[in-house]
Amino acid sequence: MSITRRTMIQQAATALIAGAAAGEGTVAFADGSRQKDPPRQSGDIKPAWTKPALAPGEAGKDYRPVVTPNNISLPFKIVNGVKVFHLVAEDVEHHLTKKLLAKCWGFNGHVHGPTIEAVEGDAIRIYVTNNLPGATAIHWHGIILPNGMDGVGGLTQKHIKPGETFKYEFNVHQHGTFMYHSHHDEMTQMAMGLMGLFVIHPRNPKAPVPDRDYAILLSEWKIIPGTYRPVTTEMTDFNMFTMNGVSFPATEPLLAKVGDRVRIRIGNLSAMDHHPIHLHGHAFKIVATDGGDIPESAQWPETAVLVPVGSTRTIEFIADNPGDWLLHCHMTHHMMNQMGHDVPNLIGVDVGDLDKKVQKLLPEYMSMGQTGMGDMMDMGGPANMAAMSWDGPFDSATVGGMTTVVKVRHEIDDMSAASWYKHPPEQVSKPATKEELEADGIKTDGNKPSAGHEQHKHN
Ligand SMILES: [Cu+2]
Repeated sequence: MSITRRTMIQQAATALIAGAAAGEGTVAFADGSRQKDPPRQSGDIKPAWTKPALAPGEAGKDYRPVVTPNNISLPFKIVNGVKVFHLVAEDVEHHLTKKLLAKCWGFNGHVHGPTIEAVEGDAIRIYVTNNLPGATAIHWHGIILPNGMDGVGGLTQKHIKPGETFKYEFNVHQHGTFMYHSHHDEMTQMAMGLMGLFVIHPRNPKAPVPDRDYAILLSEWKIIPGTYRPVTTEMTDFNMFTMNGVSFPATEPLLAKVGDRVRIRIGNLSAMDHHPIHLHGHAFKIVATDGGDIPESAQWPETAVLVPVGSTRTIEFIADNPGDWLLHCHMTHHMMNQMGHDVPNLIGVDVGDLDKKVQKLLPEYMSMGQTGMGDMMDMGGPANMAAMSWDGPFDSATVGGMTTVVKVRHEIDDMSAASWYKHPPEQVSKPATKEELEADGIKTDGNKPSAGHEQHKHN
C-alpha cells in the first residue's frame, strides 16, 4: 500500500489521539508507532535562586576581595542579613587616558560602574537610582535570578525613569565572574559606559584560592579627537579600546610575586568586537566562564584567550617569570589610541618639501607615517586627544589601547606598581657588536649585517 501525504496525516492524527488517550509519558509518531517519553530529571525542578539564603559572606573570612584596577568595589551595608547596594546612574566626566577626557555615563562617579562583590548564598538588594536624562534598566548578566529581577526594560520591568529608584532583590547561589549593564537603549547607553563587573565568590572554594585576584572589563569607544562625547552610533570604526574604562598607559599594572597563583577575570561588553587577550611570559589555563567553572580535565594551556562580546573568561597561572609582561588584545588596531586610525599609508613615501609648502597655508601641518606610526610620537594635535606614544624605561613606546602590564617581582613593595623591572644586564636585548657578529659568522656590510644570501633582483 502506498502511503500518501493524506494517509500520513491521518495516521499521525490517530496516533496523537491514541497517545493522548494513553496519557502522558508517550510520544506518538506518524507511522503509528509509539515511544515512551525520554526519561526526565526527576524530583522538584527549581532554579538555584529558590534556595534559602545563607548568612552574608564576610571579607577575610569567606572570601578575599577582588582587585579591579582603575576602579573600586561597590560599598554595601548589611541590613537584617541582606547585602544592600546602591547604584546611581549619572553623568561622569572620565579620563580614558591622561590627556583624553570624555563626558560619559557611569555609576557612582565611576566609568565603568564599581565592581559588585558577593558570596555564594548571599541575599542581595540593589537599589538603582536613575540620574540620567533618559530612562534606563539594569540587567545582571549571567546571574540566575527571578525573571522579574532580570532588568530588561519593557520585557521584565517598567523603565526606570529619570529621578526614579528601582529595587532589585535576589539570592545568589552560583559563583564566578558576571557583569551588569544597561538593558534599555543598549546601543546608546552601553556606548556611553553604563556597565560594570559582578563577582560572586564561592562559599566553600573547591579550587585553590588565588593569591592575586584581578578583574578587567573590556569595552570600545569612538571619540573623535578634540571632542568629548562618545559617538554612540558607531558600528565599526572604534578608536579607543579600554580595560576598566582606560587605555594604556593609563591602565594600572597587575602586581604578582614570584610563586603567586594569579587569577585574572576578563569580561567583554564591547559593542562589536571579540578580543583575544594575550599574556606575555607565561602560559595560563581558562578556568571559568560566566556559565560556571570549567572542570580541570577540560582546561588546556593557552597564551591568548578570546573573550567574546557578552561573556567572561577567567584565567589562572602561577607567576614564575619576573619581569614587566604585557597583557593585551592581540588585534593590532585595538592596541592603538585615537590617532592610529584613518591615517593615509605613507610607508616608504618621500614627502620631500611637501610639509614646507603646506605649512604656508596650514602652519601646524606635518606629514605622518612615512616609516609607520612609530614616528608620529606625541606631536600635539587638538586639545583633548589620547597620545600616540609614551616614554618607556628604554625608549618611547607605541603600545596603547586595550593593554596593561603584569608586573612579576621577587618582592612587592609600595614602589612596585610605579617602577619598571630591573633586568639583569646580560638578559636585555641590545645592539650586537662587530665582534659578536663575526664570532657567529654573520657577515656585515658596513653597519648593515646581511643575511648572507643574494638579494633577489627585480626587473
Ligand atoms: Cu581587541
